[in-house]
Amino acid sequence: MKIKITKSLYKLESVDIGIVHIGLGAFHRAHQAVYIEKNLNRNLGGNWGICAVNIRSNSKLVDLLKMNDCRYHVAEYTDSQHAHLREVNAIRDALFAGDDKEVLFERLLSSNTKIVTLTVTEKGYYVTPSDKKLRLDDPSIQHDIQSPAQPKTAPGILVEALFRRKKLGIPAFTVLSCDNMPNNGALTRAAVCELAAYRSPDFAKWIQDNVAFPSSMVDRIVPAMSDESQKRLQSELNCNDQNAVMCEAFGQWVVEDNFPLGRPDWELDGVQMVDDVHPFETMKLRLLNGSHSLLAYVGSAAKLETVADAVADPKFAALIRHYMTFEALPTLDMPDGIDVQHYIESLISRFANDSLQHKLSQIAMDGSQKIPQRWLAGAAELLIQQKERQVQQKNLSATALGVAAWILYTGGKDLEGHSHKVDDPMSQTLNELHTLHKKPENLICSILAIHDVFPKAFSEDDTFFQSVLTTYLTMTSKGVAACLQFDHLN
Ligand code: CS2
Repeated sequence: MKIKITKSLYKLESVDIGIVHIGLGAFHRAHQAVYIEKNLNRNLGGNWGICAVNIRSNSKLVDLLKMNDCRYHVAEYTDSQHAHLREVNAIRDALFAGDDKEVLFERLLSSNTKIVTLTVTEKGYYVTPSDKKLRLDDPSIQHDIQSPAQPKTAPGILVEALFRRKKLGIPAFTVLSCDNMPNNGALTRAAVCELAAYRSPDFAKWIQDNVAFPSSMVDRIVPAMSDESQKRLQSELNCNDQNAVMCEAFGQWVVEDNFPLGRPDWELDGVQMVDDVHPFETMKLRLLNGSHSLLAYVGSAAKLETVADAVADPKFAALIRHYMTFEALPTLDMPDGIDVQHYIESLISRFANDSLQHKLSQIAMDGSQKIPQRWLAGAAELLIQQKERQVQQKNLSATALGVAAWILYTGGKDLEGHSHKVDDPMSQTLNELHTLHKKPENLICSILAIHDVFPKAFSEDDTFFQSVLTTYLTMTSKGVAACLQFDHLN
């Protein structure tokens, strides 16, 4: 095993906190914090240290990090023979702000806080996946409307912090979403403004006019840590750090350059600062994340465990090549100079990195929040185009297989009747539909009619419905292998 080791070069006293991050999980530690670590190393300190916060769960991680002065390690695996172990001190403070959020507000009101970054996952924005409107039926959002000074949700916290900053005459911080959603900046702005309007329409207008919400595309495969991966870090890298995270060597961050109060000189640390993130986000969401979700549901139905196990099977590799080439790529409009074919090839080799043990069950979580932007938005565009041009529908067979496998998965049982937990904010609705509709055609029809997930084009398209139904029936009667007839060259 070849191991490269990088240590922090700066003194901790030479770092001030300029960023508050909400959503302290493995992804933040392995992605954004590493870019900040590179920045602090290059500048030998500076004003862009991070205060990382959890608002709902995982107070334990906060305690563990604090016991070690927030120092931890990131193990970046190129493959099973090459790893880079990095010491990270970029997180200079960690907070758990559960019921009492005043310590968090202290940070958010500091004039040193210039940027607030978020990785709260898709469901943490409380918007309906299909139309991105605030989920007013959610009790936490209702709470934040009734008691805005004691918010529970991330949008509610941003509204209250901006309200207090405005009142105190402190310029608004910039809000940078780092979650896997298209137009994540505009989406965050819309959720925050919609919530703020309950306080006062003028205040919502003030946010609209005064707060920057740049979009960003984030990319790095970071499996959830397990006891097994901890043990591997100990034995392979001699790393005895209970806060360590493991990830792939690849990393990408494309950020819209709109930071009125300033920002780290990220372009010198490999961050791509651009005017328009949208094409990059769409490409990554539909190709990488879309393939991930496809492997997650179809692979789980085939009883596979990890992404690498799945792509090692030529039939699964052909499935995602087919999906990317014929069902996702035609929906992309990329600027000149981006070689999408090369990107597709690089994804296949990233997925094959078996040192990561990236579990399909991790990706399968929250499908109702993920598949709209990963598969359905692009597929709906194709369905509409095909209808308008009256051309025969083709090339949605991989998406139809994905949808059939997702529907199977949301029933909470695999093909042999073994149960699994369906971790999804819509699990109750989905479960009710599974209980109510015993006939596959009724079940599929009712699920395709959930407009919070499926754009209208789906419930109006009989060909797509038939394709999902046929695949579902084949899968349940003959098994997954019978559905994997993809030759990506056709
Ligand atoms: C994955 C992502 O869990 C998931 O849904 O598709 O976390 C994926 O690994 C990252 O977006 C890669 O950048």
